[in-house]
Amino acid sequence: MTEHFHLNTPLLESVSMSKCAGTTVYLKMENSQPSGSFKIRGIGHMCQQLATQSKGVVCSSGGNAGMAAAYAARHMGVPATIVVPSSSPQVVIQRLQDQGAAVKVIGKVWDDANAEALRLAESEGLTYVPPFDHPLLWQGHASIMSEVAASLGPGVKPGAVVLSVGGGGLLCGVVQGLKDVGWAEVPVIAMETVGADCLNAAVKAGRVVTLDDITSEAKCLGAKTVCRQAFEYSQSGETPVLSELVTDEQALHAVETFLNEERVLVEMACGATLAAVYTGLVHRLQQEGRLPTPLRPLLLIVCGGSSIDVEQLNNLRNKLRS
Ligand code: PLV
Repeated sequence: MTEHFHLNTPLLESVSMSKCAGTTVYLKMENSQPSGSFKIRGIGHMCQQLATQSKGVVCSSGGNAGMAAAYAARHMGVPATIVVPSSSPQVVIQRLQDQGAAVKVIGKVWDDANAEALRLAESEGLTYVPPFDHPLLWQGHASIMSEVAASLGPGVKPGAVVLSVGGGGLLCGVVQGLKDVGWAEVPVIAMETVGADCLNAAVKAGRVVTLDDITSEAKCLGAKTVCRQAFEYSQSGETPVLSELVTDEQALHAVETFLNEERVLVEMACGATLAAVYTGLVHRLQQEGRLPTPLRPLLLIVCGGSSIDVEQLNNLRNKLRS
């Protein structure tokens, strides 16, 4: 078996985004991971730690955690069951099946699917793989930052990191990774879409809250409750966490602009991060004094995602622009 399942992904400089942001923009291309997103880092690590002797893994997912679990399980020779909500598009269900996983569609949103995954783990004796709330996942995701530090070299430190938040696992991993490489004070811009905004709601309420529903089309950001560790990082201030929102229309526009300019197709969950540059949000944060001017290079975690193809892109255009 290889040492780990994830790849050391490219770190690209984007000329067009740098022009837009007014500082150098680096893209950490997690879309090029074997499972299509960063999730393989944490989930691959967790499966290797917990599932080598397992009779099977079960993972609840908006799609991409499931893709990572299915990929890791297939390579470990362990059966995988992935439970997704009915909001997951057909393209991701097909891709999960192509990875050899058994797919169950349960409930309307991820929280419903997760209840079923927990039940199956208990009744069938399967290893439960959560999509975002576990220290082993965060430890795996933290490898993003050590790779970035190695790629940038000793002279360069980012001015801020931009990433998307679903349940907060990526945020926890990146904050941990920033500490690991000695960049703990670098702010993180934590992006969500309106209607999939569990971290933003928690920050506004001053406590972890549960959303009534997920109304955003960025279904892979659609956890109703953020994990406690992510909320605690947002409150501690050691690594400043700026919780910001974009609309679905802004996230979709960002997906389209990124496709045109960088020739890469990513899903809405990732569009939220890209929109931080394309909508001028980074400039606004500078004007508000929440980010410094001038700003050192901006690092975008291009989280990727498999819930997208040309047909799904057209569906989103029809839904959001009709
Ligand atoms: N998606 C999870 C949770 O969904 C999943 O099951 O796949 N970018 C992409 C492309 C993602 O798929 C996700 C999470 C995120 C960002 C956010 O990561 P998180 O959940 O660790 O904050 C409900």
